Amino acid sequence: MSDEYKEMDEVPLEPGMGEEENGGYSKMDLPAGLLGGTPITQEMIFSKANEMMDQMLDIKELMLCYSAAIQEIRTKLSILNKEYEVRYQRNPINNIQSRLKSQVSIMQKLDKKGLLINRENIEENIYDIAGVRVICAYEDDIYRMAEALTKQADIELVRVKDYIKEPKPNGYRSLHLIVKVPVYFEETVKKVYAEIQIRTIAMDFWASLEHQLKYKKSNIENPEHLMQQLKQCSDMITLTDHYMMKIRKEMDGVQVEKNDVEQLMEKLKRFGVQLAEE
Ligand code: 0O2
Repeated sequence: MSDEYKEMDEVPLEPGMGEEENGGYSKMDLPAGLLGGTPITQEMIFSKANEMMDQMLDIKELMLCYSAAIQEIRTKLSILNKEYEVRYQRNPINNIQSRLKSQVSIMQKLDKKGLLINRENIEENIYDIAGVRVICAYEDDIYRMAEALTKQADIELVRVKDYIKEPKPNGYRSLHLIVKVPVYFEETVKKVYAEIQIRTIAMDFWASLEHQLKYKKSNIENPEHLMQQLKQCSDMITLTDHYMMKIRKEMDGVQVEKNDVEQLMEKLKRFGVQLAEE
């Protein structure tokens, strides 16, 4: 099951709702009487309905934490990107996407880990309910942004998986960070897990095609052939990413002589003033 990443500021609280008739609650929650021969009283139905509503409200509240965590991370990254723009006249981040894991995916993941579906297990064992994907221009920007973000005092770095230094055998490359972010409410502060995937435009292009192949694989006659081609593409993309970075670094090192007027014009531009000839 895959949840789609989107380039939006608002994160819907219930991405999985509507996908399943019972809002993500499994049959295990039904009282034995509904399945066995014991007669079901109205009291039992109301009591169970109340219990289920409590659980659903609890999950909705939990989702609010993750949605807030996404917004906080997005804001932090946008500020870093803006800072770069003002200081160096370039944006290390091309775009930011995010998604809240659907309730179906959460349950599937708990099931895969052999864990019961309850709030505690969700909070302690699923690290990617809040997912942020950062698409950078160059490979060195990935590490620069990761460092700038994780050295912030309120961000706790939990785990790093560097699939750039050690790509997956299929050719997948990306830097994955698991962090803990504090979310401030009226009376409490809650620290929640979030997964941040950082990759270049080229790595993202590759990952989206490979992702499609994963879902179509069973209907393709010879998927191994396509997988092999994708692996070759990954190698070519790695080379291209490295060349592009090298060229940019060389260009960064070139000092352009500017007279007083040109220097002033550049500062005005950095200040955000639109110049007439532009
Ligand atoms: P979705 O819908 O994309 O979120 P863990 O969270 O630690 O239990 P895992 O598998 O160890 O699970 O995490 P890992 O290796 O950090 O990868 C998790 C996510 O990275 C995946 O999320 C994908 O988004 C992405 N990813 C990892 N490997 C590949 C790959 O080979 N190809 C592509 N296209 N993406 C990959 P999910 O859970 O699959 O779903």
